[in-house]
Amino acid sequence: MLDGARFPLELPSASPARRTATALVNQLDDYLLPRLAQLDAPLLVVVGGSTGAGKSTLVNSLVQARVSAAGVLRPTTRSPVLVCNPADSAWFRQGDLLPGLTRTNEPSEDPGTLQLVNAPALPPGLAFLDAPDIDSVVDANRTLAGQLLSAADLWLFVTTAARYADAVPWELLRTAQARGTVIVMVLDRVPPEAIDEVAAHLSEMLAEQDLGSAPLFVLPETQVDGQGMLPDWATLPMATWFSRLAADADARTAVIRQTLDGALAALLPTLEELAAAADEQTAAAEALDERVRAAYRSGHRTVEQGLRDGRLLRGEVLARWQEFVGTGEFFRSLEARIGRLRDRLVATVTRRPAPAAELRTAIESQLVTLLRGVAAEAAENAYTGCRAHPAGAELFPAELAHPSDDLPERAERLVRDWQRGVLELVRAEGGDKRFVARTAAYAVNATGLAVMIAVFASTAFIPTGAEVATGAGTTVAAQAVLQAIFGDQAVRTLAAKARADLLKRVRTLLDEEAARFLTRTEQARPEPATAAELRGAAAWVEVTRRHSGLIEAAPTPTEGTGT
Ligand SMILES: Nc1nc2c(ncn2[C@@H]2O[C@H](COP(=O)(O)OP(=O)(O)OP(=O)(O)O)[C@@H](O)[C@H]2O)c(=O)[nH]1
Ligand SMILES: [Mg+2]
Repeated sequence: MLDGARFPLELPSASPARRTATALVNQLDDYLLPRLAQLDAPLLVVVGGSTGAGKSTLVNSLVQARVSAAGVLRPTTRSPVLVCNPADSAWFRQGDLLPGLTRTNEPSEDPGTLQLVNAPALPPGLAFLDAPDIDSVVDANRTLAGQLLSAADLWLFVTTAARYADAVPWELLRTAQARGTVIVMVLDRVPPEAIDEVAAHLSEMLAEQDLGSAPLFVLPETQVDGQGMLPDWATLPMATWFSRLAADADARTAVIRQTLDGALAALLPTLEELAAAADEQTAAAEALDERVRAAYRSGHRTVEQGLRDGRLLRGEVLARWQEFVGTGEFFRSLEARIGRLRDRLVATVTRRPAPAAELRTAIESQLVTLLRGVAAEAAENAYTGCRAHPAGAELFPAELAHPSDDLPERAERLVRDWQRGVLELVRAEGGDKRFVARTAAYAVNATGLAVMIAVFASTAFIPTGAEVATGAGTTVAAQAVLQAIFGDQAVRTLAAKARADLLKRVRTLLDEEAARFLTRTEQARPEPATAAELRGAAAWVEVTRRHSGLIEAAPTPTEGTGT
């Protein structure tokens, strides 16, 4: 369920959330799930601390066998060594716990392995894991030490008279303390004359950090024997403490439950933090989408406005319209039964395209220019808007600041398809009896063009007046005809339909352009359910704590508000 929780958008909260999620998944796999599945599995003591503190030496001495190499080269331990009674060996070997570490029987330098050693001197039910140093100069050591500690039922923290005030161990101790992990402290290698002073100071520090109740063992600096072992008398108090723990199943269970419940409880704020980060991701994705949609919505509005304010009825289109009307072709194609044949004759004789064709081309290029401009502006606005958002800075490549490469062709196709659509509309409406009387089938082309011109005119500004209709040779009679045409309810209805059709096609075109942005956000968007799942996981943790008897059932809320 956590594997699906990605934090792809580069928000400030994203990379901490990714790290947290990874750590959480690791801790679930390494410790929480296997431990929950088997509460009576042997208690694992992880021995952690600074390099050279004497961890390996201590483990060897406690289990009375040279299981882990101790040495003068720092750091010595690079790969963890787990030592247990032969009876517990199967549990650790099967790899439920710390499943990412390859089990081996031989000493290894590879931090990806876990060496398993049997020590018959160690009672069943208790295992020691000798870890690399926690504040190592070697990255892999540090990471591994952290991972191992989070798989511990009990932290055996080894420090020395020289190192006990170092910052890193204290940071780890504070975290462990905060989540209720069971901690046992060892102050190792203390010069005998300094024991009282150092032990007192460390106890004081522990008390300040609320760690005063953690057992503290003080080991004086002694000579190690030929085997590198500490003298028995030095380790006796610790050895006794651990053998009592091993012998007492209830005490072991109490330790395991305390650490496990602390780790589970610590999941709750972590899960909430991740859920909040997931919410932020969703909100950011929506904000980006909205910036894109707003840019393209405004593009669409520009086109709508352009159709309303008559701005398309200037320049070339107006000139060609006047020519079309002025040459009388318009009226002839409406009145005479010559139609296209005549267009072609004129074109042949004068060696130039007929005014009708020129008008249609002018309309096309005027519209295409408008669409290209709108698409360019929308792309730029969407791009700058998204880049200004923290999550959008990396998400969109620079080419999105411009319209798609094939936008000009698509815009041309759009306009031509629309023009064809208008002619079809005129043809279809020709079925209307009243209308057909004025515009017979052969006049479809001319009527179509008039409808397109009407689309370009504002509702308030029907181009019946001098502005549009006047052209050389336009007679008063012709003006009357124009007035009749544009004033005709049928033409107005056609123009309204044609306008709606054009705007619909423009919307599709702009939607396709916007999709270039939206698909990128879509791909980067976290699963919609992520935040809910994370909160669901928190609820599951609560239920698990209750069901496994780790915490008392919550008291039933008392009824009424009381006093
Ligand atoms: N004289 C003396 N030497 C000790 C004592 N404890 C450890 N040493 C020596 O100190 C050196 C380091 O001890 P290790 O047990 O390897 O220390 P470590 O904490 O495991 O170190 P890393 O594995 O590097 O983290 C070794 O040479 C040990 O023999 C002690 O109490 N007295
Ligand atoms: Mg060591």
